[in-house]
Amino acid sequence: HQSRGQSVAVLGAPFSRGQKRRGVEHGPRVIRDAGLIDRLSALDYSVHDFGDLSFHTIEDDEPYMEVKSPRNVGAANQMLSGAVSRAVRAGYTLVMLGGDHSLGIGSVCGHAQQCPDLCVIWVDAHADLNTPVTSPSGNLHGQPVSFLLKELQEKVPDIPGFSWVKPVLSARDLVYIGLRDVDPGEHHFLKSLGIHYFTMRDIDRLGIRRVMEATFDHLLGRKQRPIHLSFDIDAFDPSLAPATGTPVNGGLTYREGIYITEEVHNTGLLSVMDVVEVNPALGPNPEAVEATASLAVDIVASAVGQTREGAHASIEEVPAVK
Ligand code: EXY
Ligand code: MN
Ligand code: MN
Ligand code: MN
Repeated sequence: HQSRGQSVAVLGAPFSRGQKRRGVEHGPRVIRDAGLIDRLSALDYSVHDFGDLSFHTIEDDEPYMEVKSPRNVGAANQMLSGAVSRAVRAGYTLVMLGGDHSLGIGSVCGHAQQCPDLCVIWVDAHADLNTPVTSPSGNLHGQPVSFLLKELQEKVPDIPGFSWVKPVLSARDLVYIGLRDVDPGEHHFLKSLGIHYFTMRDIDRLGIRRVMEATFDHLLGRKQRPIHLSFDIDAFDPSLAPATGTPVNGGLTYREGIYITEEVHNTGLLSVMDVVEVNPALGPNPEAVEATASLAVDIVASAVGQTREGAHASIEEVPAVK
């Protein structure tokens, strides 16, 4: 079977101003070069490639308090939000290729325009939950979730470029998986808002199977609803995904990552998936970049239905012995 929507679409968002390291804007290119479209086509999907958005640079973009490039991040996300909304409205299951994780703002907002009852699974080493006030770095890729959560809005100041952003998520609509680098302000919000999260320690204790069961029990236990899977490649261990800007030791194994995406596929509810923070300018050598991009392709293929047990759907009959 296929997940919600009969066809898959891919949209690139070559954007890097949510953090300091240039190069992550080439994520969409290297993920496509690693064979994404062919892999999805091989799954018997009709695959539509929307190509890449083209973001124009706003030259005058002074930091607001400590927050860097607010107008560029705001405008890029506004454009992304519209594109995601149109793709979902057209019936596609959408794969958004970043770019840095500040793009989660536009992706989730655009998705929510069409699917107000969506839920979010945020797979990441980081919680990306700082507000412009708690952020230790001023980088907006560490803050997207703060703009999305209704419960946090009185803690989030108005920053230039963000007036269009509506908080579309309640704390109970979100589950984190893979956390292992959480700032004090973020930890405070995780606890005070009662957000469900599974750190790498929780995965060590429970195993990925029970983590996924608890995730779906929490998000889907009352009713079925569209899933937004926001997958930061830095959730994986840096030995598997070295080409990324903020690697943290002790991450997901290959099999844990694939199990997450397989289970999301099996719900039949995947609606939008983000794959972010693949940065081909980083990593020790070209092979490391290829490995990271190829891992990104593997999780997308798995999320839309590639299985480890194989599939027989497209074979009419097994060839006879001559
Ligand atoms: N928590 C740190 C910050 O807010 O600056 C690091 C954030 C890294 C975010 C990466 C994309 O997930
Ligand atoms: Mn299937
Ligand atoms: Mn992230
Ligand atoms: Mn991260």
